[in-house]
Formats: sequence, C-alpha cells, structure tokens
Amino acid sequence: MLKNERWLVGLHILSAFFALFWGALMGPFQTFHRSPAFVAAFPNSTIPIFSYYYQALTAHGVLNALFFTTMFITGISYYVAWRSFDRPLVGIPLAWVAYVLELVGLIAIFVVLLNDPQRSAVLFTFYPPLVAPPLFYIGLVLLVVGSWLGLLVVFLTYSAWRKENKTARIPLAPFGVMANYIMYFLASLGVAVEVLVLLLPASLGLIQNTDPQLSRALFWFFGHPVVYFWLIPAYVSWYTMLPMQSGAKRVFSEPLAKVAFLMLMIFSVPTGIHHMFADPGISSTWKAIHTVFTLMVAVPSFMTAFNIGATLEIAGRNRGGKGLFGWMFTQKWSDPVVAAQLMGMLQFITGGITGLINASAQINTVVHNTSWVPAHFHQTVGGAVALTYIGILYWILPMIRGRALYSKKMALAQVYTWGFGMTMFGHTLGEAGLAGVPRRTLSGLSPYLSEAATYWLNANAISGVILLVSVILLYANIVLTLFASKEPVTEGGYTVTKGDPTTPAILERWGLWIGVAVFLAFLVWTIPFIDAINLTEGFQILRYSPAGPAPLK
Ligand code: HAS
Repeated sequence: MLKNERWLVGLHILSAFFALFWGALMGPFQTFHRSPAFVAAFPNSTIPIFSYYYQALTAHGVLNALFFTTMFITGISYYVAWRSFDRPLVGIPLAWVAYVLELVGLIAIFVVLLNDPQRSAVLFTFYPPLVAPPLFYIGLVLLVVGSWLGLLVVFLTYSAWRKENKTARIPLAPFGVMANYIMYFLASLGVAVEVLVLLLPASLGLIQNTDPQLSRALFWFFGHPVVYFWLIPAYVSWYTMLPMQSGAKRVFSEPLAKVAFLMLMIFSVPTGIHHMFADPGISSTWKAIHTVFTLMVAVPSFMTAFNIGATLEIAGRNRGGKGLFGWMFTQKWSDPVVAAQLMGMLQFITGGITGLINASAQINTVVHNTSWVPAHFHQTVGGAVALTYIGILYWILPMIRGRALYSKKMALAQVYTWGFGMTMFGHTLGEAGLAGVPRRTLSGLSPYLSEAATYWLNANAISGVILLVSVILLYANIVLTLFASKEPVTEGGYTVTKGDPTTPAILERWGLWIGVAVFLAFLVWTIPFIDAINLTEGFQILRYSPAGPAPLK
C-alpha cells in the first residue's frame, strides 16, 4: 500500500473532500443567518457544529480555500506526474510524509477551531490585530511544508523522466503542474515570513508588537497568486483531460496552452496590491503598477477561453453540432465529468468579469469590503475551480476505487444544483453588495438594511438551500461509491504522455522563466514592503494581549 501511487492519490483526494465537507456545510447556514426573513422565522436557530458565526466563517474559508484546495492539488499533481511521465513517482516516502503533515495540519485546525472558537476566529486571511492561538498557525505551517514536499516529489519525478527523455517536450499536463508549483513556491515565501516572523511569535507571546500593514502586504504577496494556484489544476484538466472526455481528443493548440501556463507563472506574483487599494501607506504609483500586472495575469485566462472554446467546438462538431452555436448543444451535458467542467467554465465567465471590475481602483472603492467580493470569489473558486475538481473526482474516484460511480444521475443532479445554486448565490450576493451589504457580517440581525438589501439577502438564502441539497448529493454519492458500488471498473485514465514536438524549446527553459518571475516580483514588491515597514516605524503600531479579545457575551 505504501508503495502504491493509487493509495497516495486517493487518500489525498478523499482527505481534501473530507475538509470540503465541513467547510461547504457551513456555507448554506451562513446564507440563512444573513437572511432577515430566516432570522425572523427562526430566531433561536444556530449554525451546527461551528455555532459561533465567525468560527463558522473561519472554518468555511480555511477548510475550503486552504485545505481542500491544497490537499486536492497535491494529490492530482502526483497523479499527473505519475501517469504523464509514465513512470513511478520518485520519493514516495517523502510524499507520505507530506500527506501526514497536511493531515496533522488539518486535525490541528479542527482542534483549535472547536476548542477555542473566539480566539481562532481570525478568518482565512488571518490579518492582525487578530491573533489566533499557536495551533492555528502550526496547522497552516504543516499544510505549507507538506505542499512543499509534494512539489519536491513532482520535480524529482520530472528530473528522472528528463534523464530518460533528453530531447522530448514535456507533456502538457505536468508542464502546467510544474509552472503552478514554481509560482506557488515563490508566493508562499510571503506567507511563510508573515506566519513565522510576525504571527506565530506574537501568538506564542515571544513578541509583544505586530504590524498589520506589513502582514497584509506579505499576505497578499501570497494571497493573489494562490488563487491561480487553485485555478491552474482546473486549467490542466480543461486542457488535457477534457479534450479526451469530450471527444475532441487533443487541445486546439498545445504551444498556446504552454504560453498561458508560463504567463500565469510569471505574472501571478507581481500582483496583489489590488486587494489593498483602500489601504494607507502604498502610493498610487504602486497601486497603478500592480493594476497593470493584474490585467496581464488575466490575459492567459482570455487565451484559455479561446483555446478551450475552439477545442470544445471541435468536440461539438464531431458529435454533429451544426451552425454557429450548434456545437454548444452537442456537448456531453449528460456526462457528469464533462458537465461539471462546462458548468465551471460558464461560472468563470461572470467570475472573471467581476474580477476585472474589482481590478479597477475607482470601481473597487464601491465594491471593496461589500458582499460583492464573496460573490466574485464564489463564481471563481466556488464555481469554476470547485466544479472542475468535482468533475475530476467523478472521473478519478472510480479508477482509484476500482468500482463505478454509484449513481450517474445523482452526480448530474449534484452538478446542476451546484452550478445553478452558485450562479444564484453569486448574483444575489453581488446585488446585496451593491445595495450596501458589508462582507463578513451577520447581517440577518442588522437594523440598517435597506429594502433592496433585505430582498437580495433573502434570495441568497434560497441559493443556500439549493447548495445544501447539492452538498448532500455529492457526499452521498462518494460514500456509496466507496462502500456500496459493485460494478468493477478497469482502469482507463490518463493517456497523453507525449508533449507536442512542435512546441518551441524556449518555452521549456525553466531557469529563464523562473528568473523573469523572480525579477518581476522583486521589482514590484520591494518598495511597497519598505513603505509598509516605514509606515509603522518597524513593528511599533500595535500592542495586543496574547490572551486575546475579551470573551463575547
Ligand atoms: Fe479575484 C478578490 C481580481 C480571478 C479569487 N478574488 C478575490 C478574492 C478571492 C478571489 C478569494 O482586482 C477575495 C480575497 C479576500 O478575501 O479579500 N480576480 C481578479 C481578476 C481576476 C481574478 C482580475 N479571483 C480570480 C480567480 C480566483 C479569485 C481565478 C479563484 C480561483 N479578485 C480581484 C480583485 C479582488 C479579488 C481586484 C479584490 C477585491 C476587493 O476589493 O477586496 C482575473 O484573473 C480573472 C480572469 C478571468 C477571465 C475569464 C475567462 C473565462 C474562461 C471561461 C471560458 C468559457 C468557455 C465556455 C470556453 C477573463 C476561461 C465554453 C462553452 C460552453 C458550451 C460551456
């Protein structure tokens, strides 16, 4: 078992979905408690398990956005390296150590959130002056160190493959995985410094001061690239697995896909200040420079839209689609693996457009810190990314378990309720934001809500009901596939193991592109970091009590 890649991949993916279960369960209950109609009808109801609102919100963000994604990405990256390089993984013991670290990190987060709900309710961005108990940061450190070891296993496997294939082009899927990991490693240095130098020592009582502005800058050095860390594995699936699953066979242009991966790798880190447009101490020049890079990193997503659109058009026409739009209707809408990814793409159209809206500094002042922002990111990470990961799960779980998916119909119902529910969630919460509803607020009890805000928050709770149904369908199918499915599956899986030989060799010169990525990150972050330190005269701004805030009444 310990030498078996199948177990390694399977346990990562199942643990990721275990984390998602608790996080995703909190979501619908938050929509209920933000709805004035629900609160009026059920004044004494509480959120189950994580009953304090900010504890539930922290569980939702940390488990979904940090643990679900990272554990899933580690597992799927192993799968891609193992199957595409067509050789055993190098460093399997290391990969198990990585798994244990990530799992212990996950358990630590559960323990601290359940035992110390008020102090650990620092949300997934964990900005000071909130300071959580040490176990919270230790859980995060274990997750990040585990993911670094996972990265090492992928690169060791690549290096062994390269020795055996000196002149071959890298297959597209591991190319995307490697670009993703390089970008992630660079970005995660920011959060590592923030946690190890500023937050964990403060939490342990070793230092008495901390610096919110420097922390925020370090967090967003990591925080924006990390959204592309979640997105790239979905792109890997759209570029390399979906063409097979949809009947197009290959992606329309592999070299263009490699350019898109490289652009994501290079332009993700020199962004981030677009999350801090409203912050003091950063000059408008640096805000403008980061806006340029924010728009640059959207370009590979536009390229992806064209490349995947053309690939799907080929698939649709192969299946008899005629005319300008006929190919859209002849997609495999009744196959949950394909439908999940297509629904994810449709969500990403609005998710992407709302991102571009956020990136404009003037408009950002209208939407920043309103519920518009969670509307945006539920279309991207809750829509495009999560739905694609679910599509991958429906594809990979039968292969890993050796049994067919328990119910295709249940899976289809799950995909469409998720797609419809999340679209409605995004629309209603976005409208509520425009009507002035702040994000991260238990607004169901607020006395100041306008009529429009009340209407949209009540509608948002209906999307919560639809999403709750979807979560139940998803987990019922997972459990039944694991324990009740009888129909055996002979492994099909991933077959594209050769890179397109026409791809220009320069695209695979990692040293060059890593150099460009590091140079750009250095160029656009150095002065904002210096300014952040100067703003507070070096860790002087804030005194806080390691005992945490006074208990809530
Ligand atoms: Fe974002 C805030 C800007 C993409 C996630 N974003 C967030 C937060 C999260 C997040 C979690 O500029 C909140 C953080 C917090 O807690 O404060 N975002 C952008 C921009 C993009 C973008 C410009 N975001 C993402 C992705 C995410 C994500 C991806 C997760 C995975 N975002 C912002 C800004 C803020 C922000 C500001 C700060 C707001 C504030 O004030 O706090 C772009 O990269 C988006 C580019 C995407 C596109 C869409 C391409 C469409 C495709 C689909 C093609 C469809 C086909 C259909 C082919 C241009 C690829 C085929 C046909 C069929 C038949 C189906």
